[in-house]
Order: sequence, then structure tokens, then C-alpha cells
Amino acid sequence: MITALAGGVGAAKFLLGLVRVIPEEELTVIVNTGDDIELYGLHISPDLDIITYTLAGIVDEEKGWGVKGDTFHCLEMLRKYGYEIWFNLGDRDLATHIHRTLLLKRGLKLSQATKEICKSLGVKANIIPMTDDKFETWIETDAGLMHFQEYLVKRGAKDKVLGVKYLGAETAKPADGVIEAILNSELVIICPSNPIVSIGTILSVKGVREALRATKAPKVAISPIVAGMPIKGPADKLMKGLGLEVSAYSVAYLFRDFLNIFILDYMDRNEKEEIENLGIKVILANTIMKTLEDKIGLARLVIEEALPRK
Ligand code: FO1
Repeated sequence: MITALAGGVGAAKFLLGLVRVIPEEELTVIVNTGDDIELYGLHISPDLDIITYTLAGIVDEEKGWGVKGDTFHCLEMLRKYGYEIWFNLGDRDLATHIHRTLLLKRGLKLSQATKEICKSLGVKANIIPMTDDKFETWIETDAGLMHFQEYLVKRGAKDKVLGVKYLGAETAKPADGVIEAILNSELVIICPSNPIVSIGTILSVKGVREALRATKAPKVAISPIVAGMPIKGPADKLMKGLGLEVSAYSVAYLFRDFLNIFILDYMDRNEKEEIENLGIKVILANTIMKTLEDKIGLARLVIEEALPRK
């Protein structure tokens, strides 16, 4: 079994390549739920949906989220009723949120509801939310404290970041299977996701970091930062807000207590030695995944470096 820690769009791209290199059934994905938000009474899990839709082959590839070819009639009607509609929920996408919310209301845990959704969409990978408990990432800004989606989507990441709060981290327990997957895998991959609000949230769940240190599996991270910029999303603003330098080195530094191998983009080759000095092996590669071939190539490289006999 191979386990991946994942956020949204960047992780999904990589995983699409990975399931062409290893059988999908052998993959467990532990997904960030700090981005989850309740809107119109519905439980929205953006990163779980991005990963699920991508592996199901129904994601809107241009945006990286939502369902391909979706329409927005329901949202338009909600606007007529006077609701704010800053989060673009398509009609088909809304069906997922309705289904998930009904399953949760029936008493299922988020991890069980996720399994149901995956089964219905034909996803064979074992997708697990990092926790079944309430957990939300909130951003402290010069305009006040707000939910991550409000910071990112509603306000376009325009506010100055002063800090990040993981609400629920003190009490959230890892969902069933999270710790076991890390401990019993032959390889753990940290996907190229935001180190603060995607991987950072997963690492903040009790026992996850300890399990990563304890597992015998090699741990490989793919850099989400290339030439001092995130491939996608606000990682630069969040890292700066926390007083971190925006670099691949900074990401490797955040994972230094458990990481064995770091996949660094060719463009950042000048950071190789500095990262190696943290005791981490560095492999240079093209980490920008534009085509399916790029995704498969990167996944194959990770497997060959970490599991040379496979
Ligand atoms: N991202 C946006 O930038 N704008 C949106 O309106 C938006 C809607 C949306 C709906 C469903 C979904 O699953 C994801 C959605 N995302 C949207 C993406 C999401 O906010 C972030 O990309 C992730 O939370 C970060 O990983």
C-alpha cells in the first residue's frame, strides 16, 4: 500500500499520474478537511471532492475543482432569494454536498460518507478525510479573522495575512485508518500541496506527525514551490504571513523531522545543497505538471527513487 497526504488541485494532478503507475486499489489518500465549510446548510469538503472528482474522471480540468460541464442554475435561484453566492457550487456538485450532508445527518462519519461517494463514482483508491471531527482553518488578516474560503474565494486572498489558526486541532482525532495507513504503508508521499493550509493541517491532527516519524516507510515530498512561487494558490502569502521565506527549502525545513526524500524542481537546483544539509536526499525533476505525461513521469520518478525494486 502507498499512502499520500493531499490538499486539493496540486495533489489531484499528481495522483492522476500515480494511479497510472500503481494500481488504484493500492493507494490510500489522507485528505485535508481544514477547507471544509458549511453553506446553505450543506457540508462542503472542497479537497475531498477535488481528489474524488479527479480520480473519477469528472473534474473540471480547467479550474481543477467542480464537475466538468456543470451548470449553475441552483446558485442563480439562490441569488434571487437574496443569498450571497460567492462560492461557485455547480448543480451537479451540489448533489454531492446534499448527499454528503444527508449521510452525515443519518449518523455516518465523514469518512464513511466519503467511502459511499467514492463507491458511487467508481473511485477505487481509499480516500480518507484527515479527521471526522470538526476542523476549520481560519486566517488572521489585517481585515479580521475569517474562514480560509472567505479569505481565498470571497475576498480573493487580498488581505494581509497575520497568522493561521487551525480551529479544532486540539481535539480532532485522526479518522479511522489514518494512522494505520501511515504506519503500514511501504511508501508515504507528501503531495505538492500548500504546506500551511493543506499539509500543515493534516500534520496538526493528533498523532499524524508522530506516525510519520515512526513508520518504516520512506517519506517523499514533492515541492509545491517553484522559483519562489506556489504553482497555484496562496501559499506564498500564507508563508510570508507566518514569517517564512517562500522557497522550496522552507517547505523541506517544515518537514525535516520525518522527510527522507525531497523532489526539487530543476529551477531551484541552487537550493539542493541547503536541503541536503537538513539530512534529506534531494532529487531534481520537472515538477510542473502540464500534461498527463508530466504527471505520470513525476509519479514514476517518485516510485523509482523510493521503491527501487517496484
Ligand atoms: N475555488 C475558487 O477559487 N472559487 C470558487 O468559487 C470555488 C468553488 C468551489 C466549489 C467546490 C469545490 O469543491 C471547490 C471550489 N473551489 C473554488 C476550490 C477551493 O476553494 C480551493 O481550491 C480549495 O479549497 C483549496 O484546496
